[in-house]
Amino acid sequence: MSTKYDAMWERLNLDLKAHEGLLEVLGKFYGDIYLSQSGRLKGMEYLDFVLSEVHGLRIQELQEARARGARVIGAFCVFVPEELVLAAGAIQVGLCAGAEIGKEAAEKILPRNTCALIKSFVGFKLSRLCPFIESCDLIVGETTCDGKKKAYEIFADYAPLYVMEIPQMKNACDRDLWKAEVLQFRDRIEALAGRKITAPKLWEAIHLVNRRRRVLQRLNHLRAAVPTPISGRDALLINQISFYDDPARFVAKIGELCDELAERVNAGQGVAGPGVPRLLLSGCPMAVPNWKLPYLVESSGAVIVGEESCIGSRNTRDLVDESQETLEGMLDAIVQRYLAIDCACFTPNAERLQHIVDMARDLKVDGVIHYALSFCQPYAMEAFKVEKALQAAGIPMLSLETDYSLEDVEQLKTRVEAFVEMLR
Ligand code: BJ8
Repeated sequence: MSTKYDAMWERLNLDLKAHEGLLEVLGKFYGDIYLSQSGRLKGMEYLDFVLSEVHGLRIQELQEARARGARVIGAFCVFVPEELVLAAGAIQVGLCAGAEIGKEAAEKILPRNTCALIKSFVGFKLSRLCPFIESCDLIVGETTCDGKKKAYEIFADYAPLYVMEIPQMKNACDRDLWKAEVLQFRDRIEALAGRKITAPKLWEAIHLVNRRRRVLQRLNHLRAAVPTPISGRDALLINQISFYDDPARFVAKIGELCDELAERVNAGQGVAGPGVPRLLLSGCPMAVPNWKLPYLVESSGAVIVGEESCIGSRNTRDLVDESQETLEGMLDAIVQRYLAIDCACFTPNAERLQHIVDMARDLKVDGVIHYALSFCQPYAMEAFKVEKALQAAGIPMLSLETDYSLEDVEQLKTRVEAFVEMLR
């Protein structure tokens, strides 16, 4: 079936036939997991629209911006400072990597025992299925886990890549290293965009990205109500879309959705009754369209009220300090804000354990599901410490390892149902 975007996708060198198949599967999956929910917020119509146009309208906007001379930067990690990209007049998009499509192609150049997220972005590129990747003038990788670090060496043969070094600890020397990386990244972005990052432009960018964090913080605050006014699936989708929608438009639309949520909270309306266990998901990021576990959890009689992940609170918790006025001061504020990220790639990483316990208490959850992608050592290893910290706080935890395939759905469902039953 031809669409109004075929010519654009062809120019981007997508494999049109395979891409049509991908959109078909995605549409069906979305219908089953999202549109089948009852009593959704009116504000979710915007998210439904954005998702239905995920490879259409937003890509067209990126192409139009590129035609006006703007550059598009892709990133796979929340360590890439978007403020610098925006201040240079460029656009940053989070590259999703949440689908299994392209896995066979990826396994030809990567070991099979690589996490699904890495296989996904390599697979998307090799199979010519992602118009976001193909719209990027530069893709920014980072030295977080070993899998990503080494995969980028291979990926660099296929896409324009720049890699930022992320320290593994948080001592003074690590901060110096990180600052040097941020400055080097600034230089690279300025060279690519052909313009200098000035203090007023950086000030604007810091405020814009903070506004997006604040609206997502407001969403998190509202969904903490008992009963929770929004499903975990819908809240996850909002977080996922925040990575590639136009930031100013997103802030306005999610602000409206939060107003609607506030009305529900004031009226005591919720999506789950009093006996429904409230859960926190914690662990690896869930990129679009990785909705497998949230769907399983919420169709097993529980409701998700928070995500301790990079597509969740880890990305929205901390703001960049807005009190700085000089370029130097603002750059330092960016260095500091990003180094506070508590990714499992850091050692030691005690602040993450504390954050999980705090979130579990604040959100009044009955239990936590720790989620690690298969072959993800940082999160799978850290799960043991998370469990210990939660045990000490008297909060039950279920530890799961899975990937993007549907092969283990029945097995996962049995474990999730047993956990939910135990919490009742
Ligand atoms: S800051 S969580 S977005 S690195 S799942 S690829 S860790 S083997 S995604 Fe992440 Fe940045 Fe950290 Fe956040 Fe490796 Fe694990 Fe795969 Fe992972």
